[in-house]
Amino acid sequence: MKTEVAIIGGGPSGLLLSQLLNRAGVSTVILERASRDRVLSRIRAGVLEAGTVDMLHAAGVGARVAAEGITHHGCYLTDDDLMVHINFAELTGKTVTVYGQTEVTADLYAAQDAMGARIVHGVEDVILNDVDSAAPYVEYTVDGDRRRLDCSYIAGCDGFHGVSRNTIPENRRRMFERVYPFGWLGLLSRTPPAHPELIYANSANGFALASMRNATLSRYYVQVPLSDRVEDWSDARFWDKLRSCLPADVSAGLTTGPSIEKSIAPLRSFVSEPLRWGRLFLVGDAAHIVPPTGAKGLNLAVSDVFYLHEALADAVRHGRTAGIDAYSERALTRIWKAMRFSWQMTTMLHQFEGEDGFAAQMRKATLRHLSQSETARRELAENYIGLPF
Ligand code: FAS
Ligand code: PHB
Repeated sequence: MKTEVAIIGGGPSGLLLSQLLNRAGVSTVILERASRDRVLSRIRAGVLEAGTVDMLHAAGVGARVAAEGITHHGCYLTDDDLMVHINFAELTGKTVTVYGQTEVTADLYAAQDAMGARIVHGVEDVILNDVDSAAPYVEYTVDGDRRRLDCSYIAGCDGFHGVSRNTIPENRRRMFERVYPFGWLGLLSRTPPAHPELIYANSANGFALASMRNATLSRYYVQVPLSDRVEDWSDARFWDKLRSCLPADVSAGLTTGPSIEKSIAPLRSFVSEPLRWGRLFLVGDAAHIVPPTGAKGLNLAVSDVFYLHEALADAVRHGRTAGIDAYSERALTRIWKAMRFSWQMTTMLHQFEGEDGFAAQMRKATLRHLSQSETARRELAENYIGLPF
């Protein structure tokens, strides 16, 4: 099989890149390890930056997010019962949209199917070959057959555990990492949200996040030790923990119900540089991971796609390589700013095992400063709604 751009991974990065390239007349093939049902069963991000919504419209998949996405004009950061409102609209003139990553992925699959895109599910043993030559190719196995895909370029959109990043020789990669000593236990329930806007709660009992998918579907997270397993957490234990972290007024109005999904996500900050090796380009979680505290993971993947899709179309259609030559440095500039914000939100809102009283006082002082300084709230809001692409 031949194509102009081989895309490893059929998550949001791979699908959005394929959709934009196909619309620009560039042929692609997506090789995805999991089944489509498996990909669409994942519960991940919930908040879309304005730039991400714009990109979905540019890709021709903006109709449902426009109809069903919920515009949020702000969010709350709390410290026990102190509630600090970050009014994005007032402070920046911008808003964010609450619309699940699962829906974004479903919309992209539907659009790709409508375009007759070539997506191969259930691939195994993917190997990227000759990526630093003018004729790279991908080998993979599907239904027991070993196959070869010849291409002009390869986009590694295969997430943190994919093969693309490790195709770049280790001695040519610079990796930066912070692994946090806790995870997020997430629960999805068919209950009305605890509050109309998101609440990021710092408390004596740890961190919690009250989020949502729509008016009847709520998404909650509580901080848990890395040693915990989902089986250790009954729904009742989860709700008790959540109540103990949220402000008393919010907890009093909390509607609980049976979990329809429960999972633990580890938290890490990670960047692998450069994002390019010959004709291989890394995109999204294949290149970087942020703790979800800043709602940046999916949105960063989208800005990578914004930078890469035009560059690849230029290279394939017109032989112009300035865009692909600049991709890594251009994307990394925005990646590092989002990395900093996500790290700052995580350290500001979570208890670290074994920390002394000083650290807790620093968190309290930061939240009190936010409650008293419009400048501090504006700085946070600018990062949360998404820095310019
Ligand atoms: P993805 O990991 O989504 O997709 C990569 C795809 O590549 C997968 O479908 C995988 O099956 C496939 N793949 C892997 N190896 C392969 C191989 N060898 N061959 C072929 N295919 C291969 N972000 C937020 O903003 N907020 C959140 O709350 C949030 N929660 C998260 C919870 C979890 C458990 C995880 C893992 C991530 C979370 N994220 C969150 C971040 C998440 O949304 C990512 O940023 C987003 O999925 C990035 O999309 P992709 O880059 O497409 O990577
Ligand atoms: C979610 O709704 O899943 C969500 C929202 C905001 C975050 C992280 C996760 O920062």
